Amino acid sequence: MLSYLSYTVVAALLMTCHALCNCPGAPGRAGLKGQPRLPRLRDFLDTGFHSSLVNLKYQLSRLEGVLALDGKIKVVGEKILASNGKEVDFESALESCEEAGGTLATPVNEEENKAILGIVKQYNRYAYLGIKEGETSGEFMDINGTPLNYTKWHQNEPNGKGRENCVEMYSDGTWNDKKCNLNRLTICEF
Ligand code: MMA
Ligand code: CA
Repeated sequence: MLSYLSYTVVAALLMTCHALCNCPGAPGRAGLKGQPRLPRLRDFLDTGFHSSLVNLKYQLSRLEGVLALDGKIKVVGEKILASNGKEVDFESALESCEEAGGTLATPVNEEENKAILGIVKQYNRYAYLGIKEGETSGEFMDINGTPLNYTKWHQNEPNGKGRENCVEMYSDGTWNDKKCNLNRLTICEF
């Protein structure tokens, strides 16, 4: 029953997609002189490849649904957030995120900050963010060295004057510059 339902949904998606798709060789379209022409082999190959991609997207969105339902991941815009529940120093946290193919969670807007806060609250632990202080003290940047466009500093932060080079998220979602050798929750983005 479920697999029949999946098949129907995929078939419906496919039909919609193919109707929207402006493929020059789409079967059933009129030929040069106005009369319909027979589909070419390429049309079938294209449809097969296209339907594989549609099916792949559908299966991935189902998996995202399962993991999100279980509280294992949070999807925010194009990002996926996840924690391993471990509290380690900054470098170890970054390393485990990178090993998994991601990086430390770095909020670039209020929506992402709130999603990360959700995980901080879920584990009831402060978390390190993917943000570090640059050469100039008081100047913070992401892991790639790009200056921040969005910040959510707690009142009177950052106050480390070059002696607190990492950033933690408090349980109200605000940020504090903090030493890098403490144990904080690992939250990664993918
Ligand atoms: C601690 C430490 C600092 C933070 C202040 C806020 C005393 O230092 O967490 O990073 O700015 O508390 O009072
Ligand atoms: Ca501080």
